[in-house]
Formats: sequence, C-alpha cells, structure tokens
Amino acid sequence: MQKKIDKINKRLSSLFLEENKPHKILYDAINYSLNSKAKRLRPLLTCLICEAYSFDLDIAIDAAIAIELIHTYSLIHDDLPSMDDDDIRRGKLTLHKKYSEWLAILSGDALLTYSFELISNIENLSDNKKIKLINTLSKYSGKDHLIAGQVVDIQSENKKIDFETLKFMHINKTSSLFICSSLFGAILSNASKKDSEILKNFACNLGLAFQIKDDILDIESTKEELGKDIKSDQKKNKSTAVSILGIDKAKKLKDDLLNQILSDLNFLSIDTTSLKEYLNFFF
Ligand code: GRG
Repeated sequence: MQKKIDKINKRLSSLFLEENKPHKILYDAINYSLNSKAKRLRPLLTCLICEAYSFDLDIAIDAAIAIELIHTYSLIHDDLPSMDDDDIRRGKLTLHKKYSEWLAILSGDALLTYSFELISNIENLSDNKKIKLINTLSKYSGKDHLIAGQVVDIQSENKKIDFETLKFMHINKTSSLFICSSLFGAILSNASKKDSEILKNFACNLGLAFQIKDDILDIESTKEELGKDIKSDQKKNKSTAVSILGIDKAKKLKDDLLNQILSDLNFLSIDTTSLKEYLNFFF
C-alpha cells in the first residue's frame, strides 16, 4: 500500500516544475496544495484495482493522479470564502489564506483542466480507453455529480434537509470521485460489465460511508486529528447524518454500509485482499 502511495506522491511532485515561467507563482500555489499531507485515497483505489487485474501501474498512474488533481481543485474551491470559507486544509492554511483568493481560484482551474490533458498524453494507452477515461472523469466531476453535490450542499446551509437530500449530496460530493477511481481501474483493466458494476456500487457505498464517518468525526474528533477545523458543520448550521439521524443511528448506518461493501467485494472475479486492506486503511 505505502509503495503505491509513494509512487503517487512522486509523480504528483514531478508535474508542476517549471522554474522560469512568468507565472511561476501559479506552480508554487498548485504545489503548495498538491504536495501536502493527503491520503491519496482516490488514486490509490485505481492503482489497487489495476494491480488486482495485473494492469501495468506505469500506464495507470497518470490516470489515477488525474483524479487527485480534480479532488485537490475541488478542495481548494470548496475552501474559498464564497463557498465553505475554511482556513485550514490538509493540516495547514488553505490556499487562499496562504496566497490570495484569485490565485486559489486559478490554481483550481489549472488543476481541473490539466487533469484531462494528462490523461490525453498517457503513452501506450489506446485512444478508445483515453476517451472512456475522459468521459468518465468529466461526467463524475461535472454538472450532475460533484458539482451537483456541491450546489445542494451550499443551498442546504441554515436549512433542515431530509435524509434523501443528504444522501444525494454525499453520493455526489463524495462518492463521485471514488466511483471515478473504481471505473478508471475497470476501464484500464478491461474488467467485465459485471465487475464494473460491482466496483461502481462498491465505490458509491464507500463514499457514503466515508462521508458519514466524516460527519461523526466532525463531532467526536480534534482539530489536530482531522487536520481541519472541527464542529464546522454545526458552526455553519449544516445538516449531517448525525444531526438528522442521531449519533447512534449514524454509526449503525456506517457499519451497515461497510458490511455491504465487504460482502459485495466477494462477487468480483479478482483477488480482493488488497481492496479489503484498503478498507481497513480507510475506516
Ligand atoms: C468545488 C466543485 C466543488 C466541489 C467541492 C470536495 C468538495 C466538493 C467539498 C470538500 C468538503 C467535503 C466534506 C468533501 C467531501 C469529500 C471529502 C471527505 C473530502 C476529503 O477527502 P480526503 O479525506 O482528503 O480524502 P485528503 O486531504 O486526504 O485528500
């Protein structure tokens, strides 16, 4: 697991290295956010699935990290004053606090657009697979998924929402990029339709369980443990799994989802040992 995280970090730190450009500050800002203490859960998932199907990780790596670029852009934009207005991310000042708001917006834009360029430049990968990857990434980071989740999240501030709306928000804000990571593994490895469907459901439930865990930690954890402000949902008057269901039901739902995830994995045609290890790393 750690070897793959090291490979992901090494490739990420090699992407924005132009020293003598007039816009060097953009690269500095991007590297500030990108090369910080992050778990790399999304690219790791793609790599683990590819490895389970014996697909070459040297080819998969740029597709995997394209999702991390999108994830990082979404965090930078989410932290902006006009969105979540957060000061701390990944254990340090948010990008707009460290640099400026305009540079944070442009850094997010650059990460978003570069992710597609990166996929289109992958060597030894068919155009057909590149188009499928780009189609999947633009779909799940786009209007009906990641951005839809963010819209519902912002609209729901200072309002009581029902569990269905919360689920819509979490599945789109959080599961979307995990679904993308799973489908990337499936596309690269030529997984069967049946396996692809199982992987997609696995990622959907994983994102939901992960977000419910986040809602629970927001109440029960410390700022040091989380690397960001705690009780932020309460402070912003946001509905969460905990505020809607209560802490005990939220914990039970998270455990039920985890059991479902584990049992679904057994229907895959590949060895799922590393995916189960990933779940341990995760929860
Ligand atoms: C701005 C289009 C747009 C979307 C923003 C990502 C996001 C949507 C909001 C950030 C806040 C949030 C709670 C997102 C849910 C996903 C989530 C739990 C992100 C944190 O992911 P980790 O824990 O973070 O993998 P690291 O820092 O380890 O990468």
